[in-house]
Amino acid sequence: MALIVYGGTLSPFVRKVMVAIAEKGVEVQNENINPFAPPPEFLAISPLKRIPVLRDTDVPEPNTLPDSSVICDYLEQKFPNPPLYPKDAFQRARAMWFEEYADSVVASNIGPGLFFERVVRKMMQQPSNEELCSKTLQEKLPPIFDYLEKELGENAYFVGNTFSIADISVGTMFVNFEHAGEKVDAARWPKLAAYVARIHARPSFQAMIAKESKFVQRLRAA
Ligand SMILES: N[C@@H](CCC(=O)N[C@@H](CS)C(=O)NCC(=O)O)C(=O)O
Repeated sequence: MALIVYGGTLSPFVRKVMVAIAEKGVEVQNENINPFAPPPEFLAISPLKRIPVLRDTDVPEPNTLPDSSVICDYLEQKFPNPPLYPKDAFQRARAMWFEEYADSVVASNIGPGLFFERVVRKMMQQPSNEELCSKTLQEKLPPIFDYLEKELGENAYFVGNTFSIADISVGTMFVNFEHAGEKVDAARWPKLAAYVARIHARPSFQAMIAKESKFVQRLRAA
């Protein structure tokens, strides 16, 4: 097995990498790692103690790379087809902007303010802070959703009307939003709601969502 991805796919960043690999049609092995209680050998390959890390066993050691954006860029160089980054220099940079926006602003609101409270706390058998969730839903996320709705316009995808790393990066964050029991309000953000459904319907996303949803549903029912 040439590619190993360390980290569970409930992490939006691990899922981002797994979706990119699925889109490329490449085989991969996924190994679960709890970043909050990592085994010592994981610390040696993840200086920031974060998931994901990729190992490419085709490459002589050191053969690991941390960080989803670094990993996706590497995958693009190693497996250029189908491309996940636009060829045009400006469009490529714009796709990377949406990747950055998703990885920073979207992640830092949906993650700690919603997914952590509703899913991770449940895993830790702790109650969720619904006051924080309401603040996230009512104050933090609306301006982000307004921006995404405006940037989408009439397009099916964020950049160049072609599926790209921008869509993987935004799409993965909305999987965590839905795992937290939420849906984009189609009355307020019709383009974004339709977009999320369209991106999540791709086989690359469906494979992850189907597997994770079973776990999340069992967790909620417990
Ligand atoms: N910029 C990193 C972010 C990765 C990240 O924050 N991963 C989280 C899980 S979703 C993590 O490992 N957190 C553990 C920690 O921060 O200690 C990437 O794109 O891979």
